[in-house]
Amino acid sequence: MSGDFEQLWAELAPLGRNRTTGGYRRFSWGPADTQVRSWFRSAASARGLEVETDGNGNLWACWGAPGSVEAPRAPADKAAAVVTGSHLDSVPDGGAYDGPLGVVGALAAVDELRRRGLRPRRPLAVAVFVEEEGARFGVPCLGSRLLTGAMTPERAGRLTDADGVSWAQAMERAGLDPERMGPDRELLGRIGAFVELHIEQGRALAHTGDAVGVASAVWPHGRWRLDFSGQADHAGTTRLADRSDPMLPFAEAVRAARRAAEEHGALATVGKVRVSPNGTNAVPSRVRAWLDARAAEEAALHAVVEGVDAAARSSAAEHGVTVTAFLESKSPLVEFDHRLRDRVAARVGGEGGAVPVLATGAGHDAGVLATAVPTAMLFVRNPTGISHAPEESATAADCRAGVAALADVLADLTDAGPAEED
Ligand code: HGY
Ligand code: MN
Ligand code: MN
Repeated sequence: MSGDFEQLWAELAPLGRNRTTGGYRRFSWGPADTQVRSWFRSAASARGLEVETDGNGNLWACWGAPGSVEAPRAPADKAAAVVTGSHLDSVPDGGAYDGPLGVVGALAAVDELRRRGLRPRRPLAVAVFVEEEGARFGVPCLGSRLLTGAMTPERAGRLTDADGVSWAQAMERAGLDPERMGPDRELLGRIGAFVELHIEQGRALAHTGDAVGVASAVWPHGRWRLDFSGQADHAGTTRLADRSDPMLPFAEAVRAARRAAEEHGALATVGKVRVSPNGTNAVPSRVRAWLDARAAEEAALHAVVEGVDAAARSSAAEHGVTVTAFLESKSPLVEFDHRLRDRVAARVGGEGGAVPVLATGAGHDAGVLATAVPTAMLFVRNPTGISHAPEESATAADCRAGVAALADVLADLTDAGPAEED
C-alpha cells in the first residue's frame, strides 16, 4: 500500500505548487485545476474506476458502476453506494494535505481493498468536489452545495472572481455546460453513506497521540463581506479633518473582530482585503474586507458578527464613511449521523478501544452533504496543527494509518467480500 499512496502523492505533489512560497494555488477551472482533474481521471481509470463529471463539475470515479464488469451483485436493497473522497482545490498558498489527502487516500484505499483480496458488494465511488475552498469564487463547498440544492445554479452562475469572470463563464471555458448545474436528487438517492478522510486542521490528535480520529460535528461558520466607501483624496494635501477615509473603520472592524471572538470564545478572522485604488499616496475610495467567523454555538457566532457590524458602523459614521455588510455564505452546526459516526469509530477503534471523536471549526463537503445523506469524517493527525499554509504537514506513517482506517471503514460499509466470489 505504501507504494500506491506514495506513488500517487508524488504524482500529484508538483501540480499547482508555487515554487516561491511552496504553497498551492489550485483554483477552480484554472490551469492547475485542469492538471489535477486530469491526474485524478487517469489515476482512477488506471484502477478500473469509471469516471464521470456531474452537472456541477464534481468528479465521480465508480468501482462497480452498474453494468461494469465489477458491478457488485448486491441484492437490490443494498444497492446504495458508498462514496469517499474530498477536494483538490486550495486556498491561496495552501498546504499539500487539505483536500488531496482525502482524494489520494481514497484511491489508495481502493488499492488496499484489492490487496486484501476484497471487492465491494455495493457500488463504491471516489468523489472530487469542486470549489471546496471558495478561494476563487468566494463561496466554499460550492460543488456540494449545488449538488444538494443548498446553492441555486442562478446564484452560483453569477459568482465572479477578482477579474470579474463568472462561475458560469469559467465552467464553460473548462468545457462544461453551466446549464447542467443544479441539485441531483437521483444521484444523491443512490448514495448510502459518504466518508471523507481529511487532515485534522488543529492539534487535538497531536495531543492525544492518535494517528486517526473521527469527526463529531462541524461548527456553525460563515463569511461576510464588508464594503467601506469613503472619498479618495490626496495623501499629502488633504487635512485629517477633511477626510472620509474608509481605512479607519476597516481597521476598527478588524480589532473588533478579535475582541468579539475573545469575548464569546469564538474565532474571527479578516484575512482578505481589497483597497481601491490601492495607491501609496492616495486616501482610498473604498476598502472591501471579508470576515470569517466561527463558533461552537450559533448564539456565539451571531454575537461576534453583531459586534463587528456595530463597531464598523459607529466608526464609519465617525469618519464620514458608509459601510455595507453582505452575508456571502453561512453553514449551520452539522452533527454527523450518529449511527454512521459510531459504526466508523468502532471500526477504526477496533478491539483497541476508543478512537478520539472531535468537532471541528473547518468546513467540509461532508458537512454540506450531511443534509442529504449520512456522512462521516476521518481525521489524520497534523503534528503542528497548521493548515491553510505551506507548512501544513502529516507524517507518511499517519497518512498510511488513515488509508488503512478508511479501507477498513469502506470494507465494512460496502459489505466487501472475496474478490473471486461469484
Ligand atoms: O474554510 C474552511 O473551513 C474549509 O477549509 N473550506
Ligand atoms: Mn481548507
Ligand atoms: Mn478541506
